[in-house]
Amino acid sequence: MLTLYGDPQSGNCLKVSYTAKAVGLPLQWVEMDVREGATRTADFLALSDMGQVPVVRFEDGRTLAQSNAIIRYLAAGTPLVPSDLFAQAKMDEMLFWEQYSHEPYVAVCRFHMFYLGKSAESRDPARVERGEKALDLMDGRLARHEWIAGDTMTVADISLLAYTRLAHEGGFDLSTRKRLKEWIARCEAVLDLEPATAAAA
Ligand SMILES: N[C@@H](CCC(=O)N[C@@H](CS)C(=O)NCC(=O)O)C(=O)O
Repeated sequence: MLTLYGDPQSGNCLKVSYTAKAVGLPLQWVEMDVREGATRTADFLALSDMGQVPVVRFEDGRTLAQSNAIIRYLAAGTPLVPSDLFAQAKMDEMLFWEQYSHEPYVAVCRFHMFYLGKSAESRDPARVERGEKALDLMDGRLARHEWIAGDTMTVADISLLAYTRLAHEGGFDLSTRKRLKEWIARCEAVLDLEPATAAAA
């Protein structure tokens, strides 16, 4: 069975469990508390020298890190990774964008509030601005097609869903972004997830 080393509160780790469930791969969690230095131990660094979760270990002992690389690999050969190469590149476009232009802002604001227990007012204004811009970009894209990278659901939807559905925990208000909220509900329905408060609001 696939083993996921991860923190069940972390969107990067949840992406992996959502994808494994979507493609019918049984998975067992090894829960890691990153705030307690669990990613700094010699045993963990032997699994991945990057020292971050998520990491997956396959039955044959091979390991893979980086959430978007993991979900892309787990879903390869399923409709969640389009076989058309341009559609696949559009999916990758959003996966790279998620890591550089969404996660560092939306997830880091959530870390500030949800993990560190700090107030929305004390968030870094530059990060808030970039997070708002990222959410606006998603809302705009969803005016043009039903899923984030085109007309079918891909792992880019799963990747972006993870922190977007929890954006309220980082102080972001989705209430004026109707298409984004509808997309969250669509993804949650496909993935059989309980609605997050952000989508329900
Ligand atoms: N780019 C990485 C980011 C992973 C990441 O930031 N993991 C955090 C938890 S969400 C972590 O392990 N933090 C502990 C550390 O960096 O020491 C991915 O997508 O997997």
